[in-house]
Amino acid sequence: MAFKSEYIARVYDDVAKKNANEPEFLQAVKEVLESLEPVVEKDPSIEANGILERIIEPERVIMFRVSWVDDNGKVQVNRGYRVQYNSAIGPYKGGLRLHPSVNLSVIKFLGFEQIFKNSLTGLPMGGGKGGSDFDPKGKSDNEIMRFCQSFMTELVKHIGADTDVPAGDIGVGAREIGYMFGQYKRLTGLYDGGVLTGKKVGAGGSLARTEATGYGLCYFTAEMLKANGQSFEGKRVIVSGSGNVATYANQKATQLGGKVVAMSDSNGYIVDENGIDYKIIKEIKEVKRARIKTYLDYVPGAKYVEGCKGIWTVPCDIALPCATQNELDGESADALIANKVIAVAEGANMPSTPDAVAKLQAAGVLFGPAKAANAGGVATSGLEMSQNSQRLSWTFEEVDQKLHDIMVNIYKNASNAAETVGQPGNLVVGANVAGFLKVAEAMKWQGIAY
Ligand code: NDP
Ligand code: 2IT
Repeated sequence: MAFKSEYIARVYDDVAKKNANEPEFLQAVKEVLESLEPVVEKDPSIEANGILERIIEPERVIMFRVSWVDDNGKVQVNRGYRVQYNSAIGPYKGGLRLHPSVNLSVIKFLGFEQIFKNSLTGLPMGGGKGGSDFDPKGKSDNEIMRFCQSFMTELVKHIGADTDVPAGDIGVGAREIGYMFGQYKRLTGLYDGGVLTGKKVGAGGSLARTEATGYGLCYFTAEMLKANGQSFEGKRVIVSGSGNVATYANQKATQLGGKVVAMSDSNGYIVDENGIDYKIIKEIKEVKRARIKTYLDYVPGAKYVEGCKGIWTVPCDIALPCATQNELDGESADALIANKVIAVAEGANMPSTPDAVAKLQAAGVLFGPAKAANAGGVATSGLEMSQNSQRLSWTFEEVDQKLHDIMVNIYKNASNAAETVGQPGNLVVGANVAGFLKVAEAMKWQGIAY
């Protein structure tokens, strides 16, 4: 699409030239810039302060070697990243991803989106992201530990409770955070709870952080449905993926009256017309670290289909993509629309291609974008940081209630912002605008620090 604003067109042109080999990053930037046209037009101080040029360029990119020794005594080398994207409203905050597909483009798109997502939570957190192309699949527990220790040996130089606070993402859960936390403590001599979130409950972690992204996604979706006279009650739900976000999205969607009929991993998907029990998924993926195919050992009447893309052809009312970026394309959107889907809300980061988003919105499907819909995870990380600072622990119910309130607020703010710019119901635009304005104001207030 051609940009109407000359300023935005120039900024995008420049970023596209400079980052020509970073498609995911450019995809994320383009969407935000498209959304910001009306606010940039109205407020010349954005251009005068070079806010767009500055917000698009990370404050700092750290790339480093991670060497570790595998169980056969062979030296392995991976590439580590931490992108400290924007610190206008708080310390850099965002997860760490361990997956062979990780590269600079992926980490930059995630870090860029994190700025706006964290702003939407209403908590004082800047944007950042990190990770490595290390593949945790098939690695022994000791190999995971040695990798995490080596990763932290470099990361320690760059993080801190008031500078940069990493957490989990794909391939990083409580186990990996534990190994990293242990190494951080060994290197610094500090029991510094505030330096990482997603810690174990009882060792500085927050109750409900594990569940938070999936629960938050369903709280957000429920608000979006409610505003349109609908609910989860009696609805068929697809949740793609079977990791942290997907598992607890399943649990909450079921609690709210939905029936989760399909879930997936990177190899294939399962369909269970009686509803998939999240406890079985948790057992398969978290305890056994096995493939989702083994669901058939627990529920022989269920169906397994090889290849994960076909999951979107299963008839449903609500689709919750919770696996990875660009997993739901235009063709998948066509299938969902043909099956009369009511709502799509993104648990993963950027799971829908631009083509899919455009098709779903044009067909009148309620669409909850990742920055808003999956913000419950990082919001609860923010609550974990608050508890660490106070040296107190809140109950599960307290944290869950706060998470719920935050998600309701995010829906309201995104929805109001969409109206303000004359695009009522467009939560993609609303989330981008609401997230951006707060960061832009803080950047102006601080002058040109970066
Ligand atoms: P997990 O590692 O727990 O689970 C990831 C799931 O996605 C697995 O089922 C995995 O399948 C599947 N998956 C990963 N990569 C691919 C791929 N390339 N193709 C198909 N399937 C894939 O990660 P999370 O649940 O934590 O993260 C899922 C998504 O949610 C990510 O986009 C993440 O950025 C986002 N997110 C996570 C938050 C959190 O708090 N954890 C917060 C907000 C967003 P397999 O096992 O086969 O690899
Ligand atoms: O994408 C995300 O928001 C996360 N992976 C959670 C980040 C965090 O700091 O809790």
